[in-house]
Amino acid sequence: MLTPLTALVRPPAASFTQALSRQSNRPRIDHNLACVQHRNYVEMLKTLGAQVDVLEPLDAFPDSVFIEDNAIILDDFALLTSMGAESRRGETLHTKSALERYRNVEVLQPPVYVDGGDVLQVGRTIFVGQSTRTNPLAVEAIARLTDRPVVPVAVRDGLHLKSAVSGLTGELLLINPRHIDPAPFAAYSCIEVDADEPNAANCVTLNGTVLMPKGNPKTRALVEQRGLEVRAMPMSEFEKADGGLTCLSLLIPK
Ligand code: CIR
Repeated sequence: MLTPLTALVRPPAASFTQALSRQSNRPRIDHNLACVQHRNYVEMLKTLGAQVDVLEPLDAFPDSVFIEDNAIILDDFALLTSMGAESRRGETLHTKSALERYRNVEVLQPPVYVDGGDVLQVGRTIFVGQSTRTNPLAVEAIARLTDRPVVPVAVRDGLHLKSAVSGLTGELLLINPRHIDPAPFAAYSCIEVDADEPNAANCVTLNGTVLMPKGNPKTRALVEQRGLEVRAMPMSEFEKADGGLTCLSLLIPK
């Protein structure tokens, strides 16, 4: 039985080659290859049962392909984020009208700062990364809008919380304890990513299949040992801009 959901995606803008990156000697982004990798991602989401809503690219915003950061999808409403990077703040208004097709939308405002990549929902708990993009005011703001537990997590390295931890099932997480404080996840069963494969921690699980970035064979084997099916997705061009699989979509359960 497939869980019906919609995935909002935004293809790479022509300006994607200028996307933000924390990597000092970032290799050149190949725009054509990024578009191919994005199309493969969309096709995989469809194969796994998602209805995909493809929005227009936004050339004024080089990082707009990373649409996950624009919103937090909750059960009966969506929160439009107040993004941590100034150059990205205008993206959210463009995403708002699309989101309104699926949810009522509430809008977070500065001095609250939060990127969607810092918000991980596991069961009823909402974990909020405390990173260079997301501040403590975001934890308070989200907690005021929901009766679900909202738990801060220190992000020590890497861009976002979800760069370092993913939910594989309701009880099983894939985690990089070198990049975040693992203590808030102590009650869960966790697989640690291989130390040589930090990118592996950002996975999307859809209808029982785990999408993992290509090039992480040791972590892939650890996940498969737990009986989960894994598909490896080429993500090289997005990784050059610190992005991963979750960043490329907003998943909206029906
Ligand atoms: C940025 O720095 O904002 C983008 N270059 C990467 C955003 C990746 N998004 C994510 O991890 N959710």
